[in-house]
Formats: sequence, C-alpha cells, structure tokens
Amino acid sequence: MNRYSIKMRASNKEYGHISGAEKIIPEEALEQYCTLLLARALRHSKGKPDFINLKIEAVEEAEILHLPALNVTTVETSSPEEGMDAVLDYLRRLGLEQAEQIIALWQQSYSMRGAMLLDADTMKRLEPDRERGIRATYMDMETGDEARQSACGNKNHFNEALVLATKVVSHPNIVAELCISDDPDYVTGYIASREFGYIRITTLKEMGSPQGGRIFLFRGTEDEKEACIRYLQQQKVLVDLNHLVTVQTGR
Ligand code: PML
Ligand code: MG
Repeated sequence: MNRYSIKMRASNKEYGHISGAEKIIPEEALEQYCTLLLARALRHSKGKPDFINLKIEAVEEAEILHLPALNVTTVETSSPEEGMDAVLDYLRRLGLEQAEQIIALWQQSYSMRGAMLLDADTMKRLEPDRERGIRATYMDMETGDEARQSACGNKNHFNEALVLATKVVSHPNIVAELCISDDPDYVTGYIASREFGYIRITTLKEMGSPQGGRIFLFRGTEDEKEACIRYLQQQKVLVDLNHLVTVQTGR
C-alpha cells in the first residue's frame, strides 16, 4: 500500500502557533485527509490562522515501524499537587534519584515548541536547539478508518498523546516521558515508560493555565543520543490502538 505523511501547522500573528497535527494515511485517502486537517486548522478555539502549512511526503511501507500501544493506567487525582506527587512516585519507582529536580526542570519546557531532552542522571539538557526542543514526529495510529477520521477533525488529546508516548518510550535510550498539555482547558497529563506503560494523571495543572510541556528522559552515550534524536524526529511509526489494555486506579 502506498502511504503519505501529512503534517499540518497553523499560526497567526496574535498567538503564534495555533494548531498542528499529523497523519500517515493510504494514498487513496490523501485528498480527504487534507480537507479534514484544513478544517481543523480553520476551527481552532485559539482563533483564525493567517498561515497554514500542509506538508505532504510519500512514505515507503518498509520505512514504517509498527508498535502496539502502551498499556494505559489512569490515576485519579484532584489537585495539581496530588498529580505532581503521583509523577514523583513513578519517577522514584523508575529508579530516578533526581526525581524532584526533574519535576522542577519541567517548567523550562513550557516555552519550547518541542520537548526537552534531559539526561536522566546528570540533569544536563541535550537538545541541540533549546528553544525548538526535540519534535517527535512521523507517527499516527493504526486503526479503522472511521476512528482515524474522527480523530482527525477534532483533536483527541488522549489518542494523539498515547501514539506519541508509545513512539518515544519505545526507544531503548528513553527512560520515561513526562507531559502536561498546553491547552488551557485540559488538565490531564501523563508519565510514560516501558516499565509502567502510559500513566494518565487526571489533574496535573490548574484549569485555565496555558502552561504545558514535555520532557524526554534519556540515558545513554553521545552516539546513542544522536541516534535517539534521529529516531524521535524521523522514524515513521504506526501505533496499534485496537487492543488497548486500560486500568483505572486511585492512588
Ligand atoms: C497535548 O495537549 O498535546 C497533550 C495531551 C496530553 C493527553 C493526556 C491524556 O489525556 O492522556
Ligand atoms: Mg496543545
């Protein structure tokens, strides 16, 4: 099957970045998905874009890595403090001695376009460009056309984040990923790792706050860092969301 990667990003002078999304879809669906992504760019709650970029690239089947989605556990928390405590617990359970420092550094990712790449042991920041950060891209969910289409028109935070986190923590040098959404009305965030899967934390910030960002926690050598950045930014990945394992838990 011939496939294409489509990436949409929209911005305006008032807000800067407004919305972005990406898909990896079969050739016969290309026109339809361009229209759906365009509609998404035009209808974002942050306002009308004055710039929309649609980038379309052919993807060879052999280039695609297929991954099962991480198992999902939801941890109910009722305040950002409780949410951060839950993240701290998981960081410690992953053997990360600098857990508090990692949480403190998270704020520095809020102004970045991509994620912070942080050495999990030395706390050294590893992104070549600190403003841009690392953009994990070229991924989509591998699921029925109907589910993909509905996820395309409206942002589904959970599905998109699960796809990204599955790609990111599947790399052997990534120990975990932390994420808080920058959408003011979305307070659920997560910590993802191969060891514990995708742990959704239902309250990680105050409602109304536009602050959010990602940290990828890295452990490895300089050469492994280069290879890891290439994987995050260039490897095409399709994540199977058809057989999701989900668990609900208190703390
Ligand atoms: C984002 O806004 O891009 C991040 C979304 C985090 C989703 C968390 C979840 O619902 O599981
Ligand atoms: Mg956002």
